[in-house]
Amino acid sequence: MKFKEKLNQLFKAYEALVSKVNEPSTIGNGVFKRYKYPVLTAAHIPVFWKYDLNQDNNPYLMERIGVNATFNAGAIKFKDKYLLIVRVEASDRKSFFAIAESDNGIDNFRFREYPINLPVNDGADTNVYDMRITLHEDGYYYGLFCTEKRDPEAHEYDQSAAIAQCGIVRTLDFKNWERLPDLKTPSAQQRNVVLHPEFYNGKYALYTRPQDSFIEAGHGGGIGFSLCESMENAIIGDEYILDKKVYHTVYELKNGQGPAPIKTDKGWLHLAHGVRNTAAGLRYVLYMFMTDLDDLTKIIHKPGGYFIAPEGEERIGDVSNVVFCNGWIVNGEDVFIYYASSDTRMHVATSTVSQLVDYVMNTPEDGFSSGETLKTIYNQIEKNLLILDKVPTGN
Ligand code: M1P
Repeated sequence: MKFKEKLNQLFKAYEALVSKVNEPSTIGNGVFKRYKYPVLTAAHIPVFWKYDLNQDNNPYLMERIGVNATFNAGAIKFKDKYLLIVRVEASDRKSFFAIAESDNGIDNFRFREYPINLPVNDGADTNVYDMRITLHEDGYYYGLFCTEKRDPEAHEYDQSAAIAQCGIVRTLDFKNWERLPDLKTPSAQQRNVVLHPEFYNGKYALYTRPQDSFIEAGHGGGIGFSLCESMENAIIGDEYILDKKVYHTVYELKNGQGPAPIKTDKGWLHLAHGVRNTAAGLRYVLYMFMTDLDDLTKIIHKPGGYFIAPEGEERIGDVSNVVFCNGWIVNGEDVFIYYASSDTRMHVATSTVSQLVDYVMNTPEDGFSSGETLKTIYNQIEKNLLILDKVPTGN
């Protein structure tokens, strides 16, 4: 096939993919609706990022730059567009951020011409990922992300020991990004750091995830909470553990705050990920809780179990059995939850603020034993049998 013809085919296939209409996939569980197609995959990366389009340089029209995955996106509504700040992972394993935008939040996401040209600090990042975007009441949009580099203390034979810390950028227009100094924290490692949208006692409030080593939370872990005076030189002291790891729950091994919480008249809605170990490796699910409007360190409602777990094709990918969310958008009553599956692709699920508040306030809490779970189910069956006009027998 001739160069031009091949090129036309590439662009045609790309256009067909990015203009595909999305639709709700199942009747769902009443809490949220999943959508049939991922909103972003590696195939959504523009052709001109991957191919050298100069026929003289690339007569076989071969892909010169590979992209492996598009996942773990921050999200924000800006000037009537739904923006995803996507973690794009090139085939060389390096991640960078790129903005994809859509008019309706459920389909037709298109990447802007260029990825974000993230300014680099002296500490030089080897890899950057998982940005959380917060519109703070100080007027800036802050992006907090993980900056990772090789552990300088590691022995030469160990080429996988890494240190993760929190990088910070801010913007007013999603075009120009100002890099601020990385967050200074007492913890050996940090991931999943998220800025709260409002001042708290006159200070910036941060959700953190202290951990001992790169993968294991170890003695650390839990969703931490800390305050700092300034984002231009962000330093935090002790981290109060707001939501800790608990034996035989979906957040037994580690957990982390998802996007910045949503303010409602009942409290702050939080979305987080919880991790447990299995014979097949780690399993990541999403769960929710609500904190007090006045006391951000107080959890006032927490449903037992997971909110979203990997399902169908979501279960398979580069790191299988994972769902991860670091971006959601509220538009009036509607909530768009952007979650990644198996470190490979992005999906959307939709709900409303009142449904999520109802879910968080009225889902039974974890009783922390099989007996308690059974009691909760018995209680529900008993009441429902009366509604269904049947006599409860108790067995
Ligand atoms: O591979 C699953 C996830 O693992 C990490 O999450 P956590 O910080 O909770 O360990 C992150 O690397 C995340 O990007 C990844 O999706």
